[in-house]
Amino acid sequence: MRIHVINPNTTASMTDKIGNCASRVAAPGTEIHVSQPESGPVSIESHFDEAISAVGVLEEIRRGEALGADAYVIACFGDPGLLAARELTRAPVIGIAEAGFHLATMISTRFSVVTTLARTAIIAEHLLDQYGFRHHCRQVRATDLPVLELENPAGNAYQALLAECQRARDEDGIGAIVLGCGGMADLTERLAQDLGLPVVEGVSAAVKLAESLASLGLGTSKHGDLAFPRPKPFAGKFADWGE
Ligand code: 2AL
Repeated sequence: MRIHVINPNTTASMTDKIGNCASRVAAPGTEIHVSQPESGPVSIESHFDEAISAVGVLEEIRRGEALGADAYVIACFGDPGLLAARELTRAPVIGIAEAGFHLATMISTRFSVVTTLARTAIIAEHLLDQYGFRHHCRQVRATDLPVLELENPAGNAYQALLAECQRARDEDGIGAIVLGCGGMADLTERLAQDLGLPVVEGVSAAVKLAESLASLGLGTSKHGDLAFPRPKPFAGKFADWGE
Protein backbone atom coordinates (compact mmCIF):
# COMPACT_ATOMS: atom_id res chain seq x y z
CA MET A 1 0.00 0.00 0.00
CA ARG A 2 1.28 3.43 -0.95
CA ILE A 3 0.10 6.47 1.06
CA HIS A 4 0.92 9.92 -0.25
CA VAL A 5 1.32 12.36 2.64
CA ILE A 6 1.15 15.96 1.46
CA ASN A 7 2.53 18.76 3.59
CA PRO A 8 0.56 21.72 2.15
CA ASN A 9 3.20 24.29 3.12
CA THR A 10 6.58 24.71 1.45
CA THR A 11 8.92 24.27 4.43
CA ALA A 12 11.13 21.26 3.73
CA SER A 13 12.07 20.65 7.39
CA MET A 14 8.39 20.34 8.27
CA THR A 15 7.81 18.00 5.32
CA ASP A 16 10.66 15.78 6.59
CA LYS A 17 9.24 15.81 10.13
CA ILE A 18 5.78 14.85 8.87
CA GLY A 19 7.26 12.10 6.68
CA ASN A 20 9.22 10.66 9.63
CA CYS A 21 6.13 10.66 11.82
CA ALA A 22 4.07 8.96 9.09
CA SER A 23 6.76 6.32 8.47
CA ARG A 24 7.03 5.52 12.18
CA VAL A 25 3.36 4.63 12.50
CA ALA A 26 2.88 3.00 9.10
CA ALA A 27 2.28 -0.76 9.06
CA PRO A 28 4.90 -3.06 7.55
CA GLY A 29 4.11 -3.11 3.84
CA THR A 30 2.86 0.48 3.79
CA GLU A 31 5.05 2.78 1.75
CA ILE A 32 4.96 6.47 2.72
CA HIS A 33 5.57 9.02 -0.03
CA VAL A 34 5.85 12.54 1.37
CA SER A 35 5.76 15.74 -0.68
CA GLN A 36 5.09 19.47 -0.54
CA PRO A 37 3.84 21.88 -3.23
CA GLU A 38 6.37 23.56 -5.49
CA SER A 39 4.76 26.95 -4.86
CA GLY A 40 2.92 28.51 -1.96
CA PRO A 41 3.35 29.83 1.58
CA VAL A 42 6.07 28.54 3.94
CA SER A 43 3.43 28.18 6.65
CA ILE A 44 -0.36 28.17 6.70
CA GLU A 45 -1.98 30.37 9.32
CA SER A 46 -4.75 32.29 7.55
CA HIS A 47 -7.63 31.79 5.12
CA PHE A 48 -5.45 33.39 2.44
CA ASP A 49 -2.58 30.94 3.07
CA GLU A 50 -5.08 28.09 2.95
CA ALA A 51 -6.58 29.18 -0.37
CA ILE A 52 -3.15 29.39 -2.04
CA SER A 53 -1.90 26.15 -0.52
CA ALA A 54 -5.05 24.29 -1.59
CA VAL A 55 -3.98 24.68 -5.23
CA GLY A 56 -0.62 23.13 -4.35
CA VAL A 57 -2.38 20.25 -2.57
CA LEU A 58 -4.47 19.58 -5.69
CA GLU A 59 -1.32 19.55 -7.84
CA GLU A 60 0.17 16.94 -5.50
CA ILE A 61 -3.01 14.84 -5.74
CA ARG A 62 -2.75 14.95 -9.54
CA ARG A 63 0.87 13.76 -9.28
CA GLY A 64 -0.20 11.04 -6.86
CA GLU A 65 -2.85 9.82 -9.28
CA ALA A 66 -0.19 9.46 -11.97
CA LEU A 67 2.00 7.47 -9.54
CA GLY A 68 -0.82 5.20 -8.30
CA ALA A 69 -1.39 6.31 -4.70
CA ASP A 70 -3.71 4.11 -2.61
CA ALA A 71 -4.57 6.90 -0.14
CA TYR A 72 -3.69 10.50 0.66
CA VAL A 73 -3.14 12.51 3.82
CA ILE A 74 -3.38 16.31 3.85
CA ALA A 75 -0.99 17.20 6.67
CA CYS A 76 -2.05 20.70 7.68
CA PHE A 77 -4.55 21.33 10.46
CA GLY A 78 -6.82 23.48 8.28
CA ASP A 79 -7.31 20.46 5.96
CA PRO A 80 -6.83 22.84 2.97
CA GLY A 81 -8.45 21.67 -0.24
CA LEU A 82 -9.85 18.49 1.35
CA LEU A 83 -13.16 18.20 -0.51
CA ALA A 84 -11.66 19.36 -3.82
CA ALA A 85 -8.88 16.79 -3.37
CA ARG A 86 -11.50 14.08 -2.89
CA GLU A 87 -13.11 15.06 -6.18
CA LEU A 88 -9.85 14.24 -8.01
CA THR A 89 -9.44 10.64 -6.85
CA ARG A 90 -11.17 7.40 -5.94
CA ALA A 91 -8.63 6.85 -3.17
CA PRO A 92 -9.43 7.95 0.39
CA VAL A 93 -8.16 11.43 1.31
CA ILE A 94 -7.84 12.21 5.02
CA GLY A 95 -7.18 15.60 6.60
CA ILE A 96 -5.22 15.71 9.85
CA ALA A 97 -7.79 17.88 11.64
CA GLU A 98 -10.68 15.57 10.86
CA ALA A 99 -8.53 12.54 11.72
CA GLY A 100 -7.57 14.03 15.08
CA PHE A 101 -11.17 14.98 15.93
CA HIS A 102 -12.50 11.54 15.01
CA LEU A 103 -9.93 9.59 17.04
CA ALA A 104 -10.25 11.90 20.05
CA THR A 105 -13.99 11.20 20.27
CA MET A 106 -13.27 7.46 20.43
CA ILE A 107 -11.01 7.66 23.48
CA SER A 108 -12.67 10.50 25.42
CA THR A 109 -16.03 12.23 25.63
CA ARG A 110 -14.53 15.74 25.50
CA PHE A 111 -11.32 17.05 23.98
CA SER A 112 -9.57 20.38 23.56
CA VAL A 113 -7.46 21.47 20.61
CA VAL A 114 -4.13 23.22 21.23
CA THR A 115 -2.91 25.07 18.18
CA THR A 116 -0.62 27.88 17.04
CA LEU A 117 -1.95 31.45 16.59
CA ALA A 118 -5.24 32.86 17.89
CA ARG A 119 -6.46 33.46 14.34
CA THR A 120 -5.66 29.84 13.48
CA ALA A 121 -7.68 28.73 16.48
CA ILE A 122 -10.71 30.44 14.94
CA ILE A 123 -10.12 28.52 11.71
CA ALA A 124 -10.08 25.28 13.72
CA GLU A 125 -13.41 26.30 15.27
CA HIS A 126 -14.88 26.69 11.79
CA LEU A 127 -13.76 23.12 11.04
CA LEU A 128 -15.36 21.79 14.24
CA ASP A 129 -18.65 23.34 13.11
CA GLN A 130 -18.29 22.13 9.54
CA TYR A 131 -17.45 18.56 10.57
CA GLY A 132 -20.03 18.37 13.37
CA PHE A 133 -17.57 18.01 16.27
CA ARG A 134 -18.54 21.20 18.12
CA HIS A 135 -20.15 19.37 21.04
CA HIS A 136 -17.14 17.12 21.55
CA CYS A 137 -14.69 19.99 21.81
CA ARG A 138 -14.45 22.08 24.97
CA GLN A 139 -11.86 24.67 23.89
CA VAL A 140 -9.63 25.54 21.00
CA ARG A 141 -6.56 26.99 22.66
CA ALA A 142 -3.89 29.09 20.97
CA THR A 143 -0.24 29.17 22.06
CA ASP A 144 0.55 32.29 20.01
CA LEU A 145 3.36 30.32 18.39
CA PRO A 146 3.76 31.04 14.67
CA VAL A 147 3.96 27.74 12.77
CA LEU A 148 7.63 28.20 11.88
CA GLU A 149 8.56 28.65 15.54
CA LEU A 150 7.96 24.89 15.75
CA GLU A 151 10.90 24.54 13.35
CA ASN A 152 13.25 26.64 15.49
CA PRO A 153 15.42 24.31 17.60
CA ALA A 154 16.66 27.26 19.67
CA GLY A 155 13.12 28.43 20.53
CA ASN A 156 10.88 27.48 23.44
CA ALA A 157 7.97 26.07 21.44
CA TYR A 158 7.79 22.89 23.50
CA GLN A 159 7.48 24.74 26.80
CA ALA A 160 4.79 27.07 25.42
CA LEU A 161 2.86 24.13 24.01
CA LEU A 162 3.20 22.12 27.22
CA ALA A 163 1.99 25.06 29.33
CA GLU A 164 -1.14 25.50 27.19
CA CYS A 165 -1.81 21.76 27.18
CA GLN A 166 -1.52 21.76 31.00
CA ARG A 167 -4.11 24.55 31.17
CA ALA A 168 -6.37 22.53 28.87
CA ARG A 169 -5.96 19.43 31.06
CA ASP A 170 -6.55 21.31 34.33
CA GLU A 171 -9.30 23.75 33.29
CA ASP A 172 -11.33 22.27 30.42
CA GLY A 173 -12.81 19.08 31.90
CA ILE A 174 -11.46 17.00 29.02
CA GLY A 175 -10.10 13.52 28.49
CA ALA A 176 -7.79 14.13 25.53
CA ILE A 177 -5.92 16.84 23.65
CA VAL A 178 -5.76 17.18 19.87
CA LEU A 179 -2.61 18.89 18.62
CA GLY A 180 -3.54 21.60 16.12
CA CYS A 181 -0.59 21.73 13.71
CA GLY A 182 1.28 19.28 11.50
CA GLY A 183 4.52 20.79 12.80
CA MET A 184 3.77 19.40 16.29
CA ALA A 185 3.97 15.81 15.04
CA ASP A 186 7.28 15.05 16.73
CA LEU A 187 6.20 16.31 20.16
CA THR A 188 3.28 13.97 20.79
CA GLU A 189 4.82 11.26 22.93
CA ARG A 190 6.76 13.70 25.10
CA LEU A 191 3.60 15.75 25.68
CA ALA A 192 1.51 12.68 26.50
CA GLN A 193 4.11 11.59 29.05
CA ASP A 194 4.44 15.03 30.62
CA LEU A 195 0.65 15.52 30.72
CA GLY A 196 -0.57 12.07 31.69
CA LEU A 197 -3.51 12.08 29.27
CA PRO A 198 -3.90 10.97 25.65
CA VAL A 199 -2.55 13.38 23.03
CA VAL A 200 -3.91 12.85 19.53
CA GLU A 201 -1.71 14.02 16.70
CA GLY A 202 -3.29 14.29 13.28
CA VAL A 203 -0.53 13.00 10.99
CA SER A 204 -0.30 9.61 12.68
CA ALA A 205 -4.10 9.48 13.13
CA ALA A 206 -4.64 10.23 9.43
CA VAL A 207 -2.07 7.67 8.26
CA LYS A 208 -3.74 4.92 10.30
CA LEU A 209 -7.22 5.94 9.10
CA ALA A 210 -6.00 6.06 5.50
CA GLU A 211 -4.48 2.58 5.90
CA SER A 212 -7.72 1.27 7.41
CA LEU A 213 -9.94 2.64 4.66
CA ALA A 214 -7.65 1.51 1.85
CA SER A 215 -7.27 -1.99 3.31
CA LEU A 216 -11.06 -2.27 3.60
CA GLY A 217 -11.36 -1.30 -0.07
CA LEU A 218 -13.15 1.90 0.91
CA GLY A 219 -12.36 4.92 -1.23
CA THR A 220 -13.87 8.32 -1.95
CA SER A 221 -17.43 7.93 -3.25
CA LYS A 222 -17.94 9.02 -6.82
CA HIS A 223 -21.70 9.07 -6.23
CA GLY A 224 -22.75 12.64 -5.51
CA ASP A 225 -20.75 15.79 -4.97
CA LEU A 226 -17.35 14.08 -4.71
CA ALA A 227 -17.64 12.74 -8.28
CA PHE A 228 -14.82 13.77 -10.61
CA PRO A 229 -15.24 17.42 -11.69
CA ARG A 230 -17.09 17.86 -14.97
CA PRO A 231 -14.55 18.32 -17.79
CA LYS A 232 -14.43 21.90 -19.05
CA PRO A 233 -11.85 24.33 -20.38
CA PHE A 234 -9.80 26.31 -17.87
CA ALA A 235 -8.34 29.68 -18.84
CA GLY A 236 -4.93 31.23 -18.27
CA LYS A 237 -2.41 29.62 -15.96
CA PHE A 238 -4.85 26.82 -15.16
CA ALA A 239 -5.29 25.89 -18.85
CA ASP A 240 -3.65 22.48 -18.37
CA TRP A 241 -6.22 21.60 -15.66
CA GLY A 242 -9.05 21.68 -18.21
CA GLU A 243 -9.98 19.33 -21.00
C1 2AL B 1 -0.78 24.57 10.09
C2 2AL B 1 -0.22 23.31 9.84
O1 2AL B 1 -0.59 22.23 10.31
N1 2AL B 1 0.78 23.53 8.97
C3 2AL B 1 0.86 24.85 8.71
O2 2AL B 1 1.66 25.38 7.93
N2 2AL B 1 -0.13 25.46 9.41
N3 2AL B 1 -1.89 24.73 10.89
C4 2AL B 1 -1.93 25.36 12.08
N4 2AL B 1 -3.09 25.26 12.73
O3 2AL B 1 -0.99 25.99 12.53
